[in-house]
Amino acid sequence: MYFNEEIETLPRQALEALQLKRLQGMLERIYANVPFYRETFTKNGINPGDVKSLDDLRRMPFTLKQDMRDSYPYGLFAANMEDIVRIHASSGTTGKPTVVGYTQKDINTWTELIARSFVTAGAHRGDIIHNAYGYGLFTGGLGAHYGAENLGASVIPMSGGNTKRQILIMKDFGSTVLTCTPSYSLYLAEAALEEGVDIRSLNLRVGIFGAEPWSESMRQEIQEKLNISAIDIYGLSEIMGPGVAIECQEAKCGLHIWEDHFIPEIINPETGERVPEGELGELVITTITKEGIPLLRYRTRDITSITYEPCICGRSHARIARMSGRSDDMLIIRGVNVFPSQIESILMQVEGVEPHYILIVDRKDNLDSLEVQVEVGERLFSDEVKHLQSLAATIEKQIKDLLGITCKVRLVEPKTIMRSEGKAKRVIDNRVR
Ligand code: DLL
Repeated sequence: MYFNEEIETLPRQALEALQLKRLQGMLERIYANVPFYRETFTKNGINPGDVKSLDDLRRMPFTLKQDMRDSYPYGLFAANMEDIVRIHASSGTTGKPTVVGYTQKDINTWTELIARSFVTAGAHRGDIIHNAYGYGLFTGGLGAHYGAENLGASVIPMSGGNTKRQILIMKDFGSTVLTCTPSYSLYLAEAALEEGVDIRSLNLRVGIFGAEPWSESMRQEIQEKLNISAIDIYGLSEIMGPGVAIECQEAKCGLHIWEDHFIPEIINPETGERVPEGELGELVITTITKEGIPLLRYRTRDITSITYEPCICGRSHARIARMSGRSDDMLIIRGVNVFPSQIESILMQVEGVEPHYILIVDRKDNLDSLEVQVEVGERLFSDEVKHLQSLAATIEKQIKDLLGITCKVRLVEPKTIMRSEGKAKRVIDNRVR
């Protein structure tokens, strides 16, 4: 099922012709309306008219998160404030938030793309969408909300938090679709158990999860615990919010990125050059229809790969792989690069280990150390100490064998690792940078 069949299945050639036309218009707009881009173009001797083919995009300059920070709050806006109808911001871990503005047309695009995404995930008119993404400056809550309404579903605007109440509402209101971070879905499952509610037997059918990295093994765990089909949704505030890309329910193999509004590129983060199709690199996105804050070759820092292979669902839009992590989340432990999601994958395959973990990185006497704290189930925890020790040793060995890093695994009591209602915190890095 499609939300907008014509555009979702548009043949590649027509899609690329549309992209080029929109890209050229976008370049003219940012040159005319955003001093930052006019200066950058002039400095690099570039004219907006230089882009004659999609391939020419590779010669255009990048936009960095720092450029947005430097023009805080509204410096990169391309529309007059009178035309901005919504403002969101991403919290960011350091410094000032990144601010984005939407015109009414931008909001309309967003609601279309969320509706499209949700249908792609298997939701439809008549669904009861339990939206537990946070409402507020974060784009998750309101983004999903208006898109779900546009789809014709009934939205329950839960926001995050008040977990017990979420369970009650989910049960009594008959929610069929759950939208929240993957980590929060597991927290909900745990809370349901405590409330004596069998979450597996509720009406829930589909979960649309994103806003943080999660592994394939975590998907299996969620599907099993909640008895639903779990779908990965990707997005970022700078580009729009949720709904930039989503998996289709048919294949669940890569996330279709909506190419009629965004042009994706995968680059080598060191050299800035494009990498071949299928290779991992940093995702760079150019928005081609946005009015509020159009961005040229925005460096997302997210690590993925792309494929243009046709998909069994019939959609022609390219697919990006599940995010491996962010280049700035990548841990370098004694010179070995490792993403938290790789450790997660290993942990999730161990019998008796719960999907709640945290990685603690430290440096003593100039030597990096990694401690993996992971919860084990009640039964295992009350088991003999020697069993726990041997389980920890087994996990340590697997991490060593698969990732090449030596770490210390600490199995901790159930419910000792902090639960999150939004994006989970997976790493504490105590090293002085
Ligand atoms: O997290 C938007 C969103 C809301 C996406 C709800 C999906 C669902 P930001 O707060 O700006 O926006 O954070 C964006 O989160 O650059 C990624 O690093 C990460 N991220 C988002 N979706 C995924 C995903 C929202 N499916 C940043 N897998 C992005 C992995 C994700 N990482």
